[in-house]
Amino acid sequence: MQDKKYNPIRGILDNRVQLRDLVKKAFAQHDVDQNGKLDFHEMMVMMKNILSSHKQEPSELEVRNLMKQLDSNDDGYISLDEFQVLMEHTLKMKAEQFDKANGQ
Ligand SMILES: [Ca+2]
Ligand SMILES: [Ca+2]
Repeated sequence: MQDKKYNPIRGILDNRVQLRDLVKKAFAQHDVDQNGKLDFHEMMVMMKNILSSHKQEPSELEVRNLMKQLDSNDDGYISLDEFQVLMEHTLKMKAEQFDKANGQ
C-alpha cells in the first residue's frame, strides 16, 4: 500500500469503539486510587505523561485551569466522560501535527 496519507491518529478518532477503549485504558492508568475519577494529583501526573511529553512539567495553575475546563458537572473531579473530551482534543491536535509533518 502506497497510502502515504493514512493518518493513524485519525483512524483512532474515527473508530468510536477503539477510542473509548483507549480512553478507558488511559483513565485507569491514572486513576491511582481506582475511585473512578481523577483528582488534582492524578491529573497532574496525567498531564505530565500525556500532554507534556514535549514540554516542561505543567504548572499547578495549568492543571487547575484544565480541570476547571473539563469538569463539566463541577464536582472537582474528572470522570471518564470528562476525560474523553480531553483525550479527543489531544488526539485531534496530534492528528493535525501528523498531517502538517506530512505536508498535508
Ligand atoms: Ca482517583
Ligand atoms: Ca466532574
